[in-house]
Amino acid sequence: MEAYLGIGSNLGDRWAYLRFAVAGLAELDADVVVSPVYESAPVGGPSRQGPYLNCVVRIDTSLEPRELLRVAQRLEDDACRVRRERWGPRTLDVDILLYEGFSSDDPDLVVPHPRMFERAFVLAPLGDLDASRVAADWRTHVVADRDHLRRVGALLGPFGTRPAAEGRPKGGRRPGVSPVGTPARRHGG
Ligand code: GSY
Repeated sequence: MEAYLGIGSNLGDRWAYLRFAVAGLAELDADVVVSPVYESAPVGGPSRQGPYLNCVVRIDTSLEPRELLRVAQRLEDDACRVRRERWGPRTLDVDILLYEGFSSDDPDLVVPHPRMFERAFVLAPLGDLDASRVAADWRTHVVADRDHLRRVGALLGPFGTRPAAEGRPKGGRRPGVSPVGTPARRHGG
Protein backbone atom coordinates (compact mmCIF):
# COMPACT_ATOMS: atom_id res chain seq x y z
CA MET A 1 0.00 0.00 0.00
CA GLU A 2 1.09 3.54 -0.62
CA ALA A 3 1.56 5.79 2.40
CA TYR A 4 2.98 9.27 2.99
CA LEU A 5 4.81 10.19 6.18
CA GLY A 6 5.92 13.58 7.41
CA ILE A 7 9.29 13.76 9.15
CA GLY A 8 10.55 16.68 11.21
CA SER A 9 13.30 17.62 13.64
CA ASN A 10 14.24 20.82 15.47
CA LEU A 11 16.60 19.52 18.14
CA GLY A 12 20.16 18.21 17.97
CA ASP A 13 21.64 17.14 14.65
CA ARG A 14 18.46 17.66 12.63
CA TRP A 15 19.88 16.31 9.38
CA ALA A 16 21.07 13.17 11.11
CA TYR A 17 17.65 12.57 12.64
CA LEU A 18 15.92 12.93 9.28
CA ARG A 19 18.43 10.54 7.73
CA PHE A 20 17.93 8.12 10.61
CA ALA A 21 14.15 8.10 10.08
CA VAL A 22 14.37 7.64 6.32
CA ALA A 23 16.92 4.86 6.73
CA GLY A 24 14.65 3.17 9.26
CA LEU A 25 11.71 3.28 6.87
CA ALA A 26 13.86 2.00 4.05
CA GLU A 27 14.81 -0.98 6.19
CA LEU A 28 11.22 -2.09 6.15
CA ASP A 29 10.16 -4.06 3.18
CA ALA A 30 9.29 -0.75 1.60
CA ASP A 31 9.96 1.24 -1.53
CA VAL A 32 10.83 4.75 -0.31
CA VAL A 33 10.90 8.06 -2.17
CA VAL A 34 12.11 11.18 -0.33
CA SER A 35 11.14 14.80 -0.92
CA PRO A 36 13.53 17.73 -0.69
CA VAL A 37 14.14 19.07 2.82
CA TYR A 38 12.61 22.36 3.98
CA GLU A 39 13.44 24.60 6.90
CA SER A 40 10.81 26.67 8.67
CA ALA A 41 10.01 28.33 11.96
CA PRO A 42 8.10 26.20 14.47
CA VAL A 43 4.34 26.34 14.11
CA GLY A 44 2.83 26.52 17.58
CA GLY A 45 4.50 25.52 20.82
CA PRO A 46 6.83 27.49 23.06
CA SER A 47 8.42 30.53 21.49
CA ARG A 48 12.04 29.70 22.31
CA GLN A 49 12.68 26.75 20.06
CA GLY A 50 14.76 26.40 16.95
CA PRO A 51 13.66 26.04 13.34
CA TYR A 52 12.53 22.72 11.96
CA LEU A 53 13.79 20.64 9.10
CA ASN A 54 10.98 18.73 7.40
CA CYS A 55 10.55 16.33 4.55
CA VAL A 56 7.89 13.92 3.35
CA VAL A 57 8.46 10.34 2.26
CA ARG A 58 6.27 8.11 0.17
CA ILE A 59 6.52 4.42 0.91
CA ASP A 60 5.07 1.40 -0.72
CA THR A 61 4.58 -0.95 2.17
CA SER A 62 2.93 -4.19 3.18
CA LEU A 63 2.59 -2.96 6.76
CA GLU A 64 -0.91 -2.27 8.06
CA PRO A 65 -1.53 1.29 9.30
CA ARG A 66 -1.15 0.36 12.97
CA GLU A 67 2.04 -1.55 12.29
CA LEU A 68 3.35 1.51 10.47
CA LEU A 69 2.36 3.68 13.45
CA ARG A 70 4.37 1.42 15.75
CA VAL A 71 7.37 1.73 13.46
CA ALA A 72 7.03 5.53 13.47
CA GLN A 73 6.83 5.59 17.28
CA ARG A 74 9.79 3.28 17.61
CA LEU A 75 11.87 5.54 15.36
CA GLU A 76 10.94 8.53 17.53
CA ASP A 77 11.82 6.61 20.70
CA ASP A 78 15.11 5.44 19.23
CA ALA A 79 15.94 9.05 18.42
CA CYS A 80 15.67 9.72 22.15
CA ARG A 81 12.63 11.87 21.74
CA VAL A 82 11.37 13.10 25.06
CA ARG A 83 7.69 14.05 25.23
CA ARG A 84 7.78 16.93 27.68
CA GLU A 85 5.26 19.34 26.27
CA ARG A 86 2.78 19.37 23.43
CA TRP A 87 4.30 21.00 20.35
CA GLY A 88 7.61 21.37 22.15
CA PRO A 89 10.99 20.91 20.47
CA ARG A 90 11.81 17.39 19.38
CA THR A 91 14.64 15.37 17.94
CA LEU A 92 12.32 13.47 15.63
CA ASP A 93 8.69 13.53 14.62
CA VAL A 94 7.32 10.87 12.28
CA ASP A 95 3.65 11.27 11.33
CA ILE A 96 1.51 9.17 9.06
CA LEU A 97 -0.10 11.71 6.72
CA LEU A 98 -1.96 9.48 4.28
CA TYR A 99 -2.42 5.76 3.87
CA GLU A 100 -3.99 4.38 0.73
CA GLY A 101 -7.64 3.43 1.21
CA PHE A 102 -7.53 4.08 4.95
CA SER A 103 -8.99 6.71 7.21
CA SER A 104 -9.28 6.72 10.98
CA ASP A 105 -10.56 8.99 13.74
CA ASP A 106 -9.00 7.04 16.58
CA PRO A 107 -7.26 9.58 18.81
CA ASP A 108 -3.97 7.69 18.55
CA LEU A 109 -4.14 7.35 14.78
CA VAL A 110 -5.95 10.08 12.87
CA VAL A 111 -5.52 9.59 9.12
CA PRO A 112 -5.44 11.69 6.99
CA HIS A 113 -3.36 13.72 9.40
CA PRO A 114 -5.75 16.34 10.82
CA ARG A 115 -3.50 19.37 10.36
CA MET A 116 -1.57 18.47 7.24
CA PHE A 117 -3.54 20.77 4.94
CA GLU A 118 -2.83 23.78 7.16
CA ARG A 119 0.93 23.36 7.16
CA ALA A 120 3.23 24.63 4.48
CA PHE A 121 6.03 22.43 5.84
CA VAL A 122 3.92 19.41 4.87
CA LEU A 123 2.25 20.70 1.69
CA ALA A 124 5.41 21.91 -0.03
CA PRO A 125 7.32 18.60 0.19
CA LEU A 126 4.16 16.57 -0.39
CA GLY A 127 3.54 18.59 -3.56
CA ASP A 128 7.11 17.87 -4.65
CA LEU A 129 6.37 14.16 -4.46
CA ASP A 130 2.92 14.33 -6.04
CA ALA A 131 1.48 17.69 -7.08
CA SER A 132 -1.98 16.16 -7.47
CA ARG A 133 -2.20 15.64 -3.69
CA VAL A 134 -2.16 19.34 -2.83
CA ALA A 135 -4.36 22.17 -4.07
CA ALA A 136 -2.58 24.27 -6.68
CA ASP A 137 -3.38 27.42 -4.70
CA TRP A 138 -2.47 26.10 -1.24
CA ARG A 139 -0.05 28.99 -0.69
CA THR A 140 -2.92 31.46 -0.71
CA HIS A 141 -4.70 29.59 2.09
CA VAL A 142 -1.86 28.51 4.35
CA VAL A 143 -0.31 31.37 6.23
CA ALA A 144 1.34 30.00 9.38
CA ASP A 145 4.76 29.03 8.09
CA ARG A 146 4.46 29.79 4.39
CA ASP A 147 6.58 32.94 4.18
CA HIS A 148 9.66 31.57 5.88
CA LEU A 149 9.66 28.12 4.40
CA ARG A 150 12.95 27.50 2.56
CA ARG A 151 14.05 24.49 0.59
CA VAL A 152 17.49 23.79 2.04
CA GLY A 153 18.69 20.59 0.48
CA ALA A 154 18.12 16.92 0.02
CA LEU A 155 18.78 13.73 1.89
CA LEU A 156 21.08 11.51 -0.05
CA GLY A 157 22.58 8.41 1.36
CA PRO A 158 22.63 4.66 1.43
CA PHE A 159 19.01 4.32 2.33
CA GLY A 160 17.96 2.07 -0.50
CA THR A 161 15.76 5.01 -1.45
CA ARG A 162 15.25 7.02 -4.59
CA PRO A 163 14.91 10.77 -4.82
CA ALA A 164 11.53 12.01 -5.96
CA ALA A 165 12.61 13.18 -9.42
CA GLU A 166 13.08 9.68 -10.72
CA GLY A 167 9.46 8.60 -10.76
CA ARG A 168 8.64 5.16 -9.53
CA PRO A 169 10.27 2.44 -11.61
CA LYS A 170 10.07 -1.01 -10.10
CA GLY A 171 13.43 -2.25 -8.95
CA GLY A 172 14.61 1.37 -8.97
CA ARG A 173 18.15 2.65 -8.82
CA ARG A 174 20.28 3.26 -5.78
CA PRO A 175 20.33 6.81 -4.49
CA GLY A 176 22.95 9.37 -5.26
CA VAL A 177 21.32 11.35 -8.03
CA SER A 178 19.72 14.76 -7.78
CA PRO A 179 16.29 15.05 -6.26
CA VAL A 180 13.58 17.43 -7.36
CA GLY A 181 15.03 20.89 -7.99
CA THR A 182 18.58 21.87 -7.24
CA PRO A 183 19.36 21.63 -3.58
CA ALA A 184 21.32 24.40 -1.97
CA ARG A 185 23.24 21.86 0.07
CA ARG A 186 23.33 18.11 0.18
CA HIS A 187 23.53 16.03 3.27
CA GLY A 188 24.03 12.39 2.62
CA GLY A 189 25.69 9.44 4.18
O1 GSY B 1 3.89 18.45 13.60
C1 GSY B 1 5.19 18.15 13.57
C2 GSY B 1 5.99 18.87 14.58
N1 GSY B 1 5.93 20.33 14.40
C3 GSY B 1 6.49 21.08 13.43
C4 GSY B 1 7.24 20.78 12.29
O2 GSY B 1 7.54 19.62 11.99
N2 GSY B 1 7.66 21.85 11.52
C5 GSY B 1 7.36 23.15 11.83
N3 GSY B 1 7.81 24.13 11.05
N4 GSY B 1 6.64 23.44 12.93
C6 GSY B 1 6.20 22.43 13.71
N5 GSY B 1 5.48 22.47 14.83
C7 GSY B 1 5.31 21.19 15.22
S1 GSY B 1 4.42 20.72 16.64
